[in-house]
Amino acid sequence: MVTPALAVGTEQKKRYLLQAGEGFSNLVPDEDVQTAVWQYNRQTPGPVIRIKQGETLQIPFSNKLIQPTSIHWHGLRIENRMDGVPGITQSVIEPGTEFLYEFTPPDAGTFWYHTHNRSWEQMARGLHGVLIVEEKEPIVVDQDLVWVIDDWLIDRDGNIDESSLGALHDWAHGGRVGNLLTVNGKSQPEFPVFRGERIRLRLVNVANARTMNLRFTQVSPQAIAIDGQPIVPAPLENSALTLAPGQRIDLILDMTMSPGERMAMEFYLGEEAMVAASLVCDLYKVVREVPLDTNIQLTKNPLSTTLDMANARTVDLSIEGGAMGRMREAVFNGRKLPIQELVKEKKIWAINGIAGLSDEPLFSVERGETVVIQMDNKNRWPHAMHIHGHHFINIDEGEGFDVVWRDTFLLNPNGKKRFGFVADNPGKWLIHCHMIEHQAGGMVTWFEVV
Ligand SMILES: [Cu+2]
Repeated sequence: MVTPALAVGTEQKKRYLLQAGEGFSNLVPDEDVQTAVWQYNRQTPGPVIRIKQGETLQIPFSNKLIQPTSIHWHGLRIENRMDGVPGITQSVIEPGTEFLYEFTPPDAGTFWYHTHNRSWEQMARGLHGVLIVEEKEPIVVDQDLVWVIDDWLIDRDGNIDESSLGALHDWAHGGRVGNLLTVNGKSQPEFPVFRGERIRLRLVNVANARTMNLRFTQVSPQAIAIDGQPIVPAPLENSALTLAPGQRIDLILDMTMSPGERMAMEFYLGEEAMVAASLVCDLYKVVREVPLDTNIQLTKNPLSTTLDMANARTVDLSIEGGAMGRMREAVFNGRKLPIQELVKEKKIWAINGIAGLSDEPLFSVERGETVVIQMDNKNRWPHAMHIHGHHFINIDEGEGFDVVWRDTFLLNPNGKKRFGFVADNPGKWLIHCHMIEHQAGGMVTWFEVV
């Protein structure tokens, strides 16, 4: 299939055409079945965009969909007016019109892009892709693989289940979870490797709502970056990891399998497990017998990591609502409504008593201030809390890794956590659940850095 993508430009500026439109993709195991999806550049997932750290990316984007849309660049600490949030940082991009995105990402790492308008429908139809910013001094690997993990809800005929799009039941529960797992838009794909190779594997969970429990057979992966930010390399405990919607992890895998053997990344749920994708070791060619012992520690990004705790602005953020919750009322569009009225508006989640975006920010800080957000998840559901334009640290405890700066954190039911960051990026930024149906159902707020 012809792709209209073109990557041209100078070393400092790279131009990449992106177009959203309708198309077809073979998602299900039956090769003859094509599913009608929405795509970037006629690809599912959208194309992997690669630039080098320090380069400016210019993206002339055209909307060939029947709905207005926008693109959010998840995890990239870029200029606010390029953040892609309709009503906050830009107007929607109407069908048949264009918008020029242009930014210079400060950080190297694994990021992604997706629609930020009617995301509960547009993301479910496939509008997402990966953006990689390569390090100026990359670590040595033989292959750099990207695995985009998605969760589709497909009907018997192989079509996207449209009847469940917007279903209030899902919005009030765990979101719209699917029945088909894909990696790079394929069911259980296989990737060729050679014995002795070192693989950098970038995992991205682009699902609307499903948190992925993943584990690896045959090899012991080492984690080197989380949500795009380098960590001190550390082995995965039991070769397993949890990836919430929106989260990424970069792994190093040394192919110590014998020729002909395969390594599987399994998706598991309780006792049940299924293969999500495999690396298959070539029968004949061997790259090296002894694994590489070169450095896998990535260079730090220019992220402000010194928190001024003595003068920090502390903000309480409490999350209420959902099925089996105790929320009785909330403010919506400036009016306090009882739960019965909120349900009619499909606003069944609230942050600090407010469902959906309000005119006033949750808080406003001066550029450079340290912010501590005390999140209190007062309901029965886990939430993948995402902060735009900033990476934050969990102040209270480690996660098995040394220090982790995330842009998306999986908060457990009734969980309380304190997140700290330096608010060094001016503008209006969202905080929301990345289980997209929860965001649509009201779990979204914003703050301002002035
Ligand atoms: Cu949520």
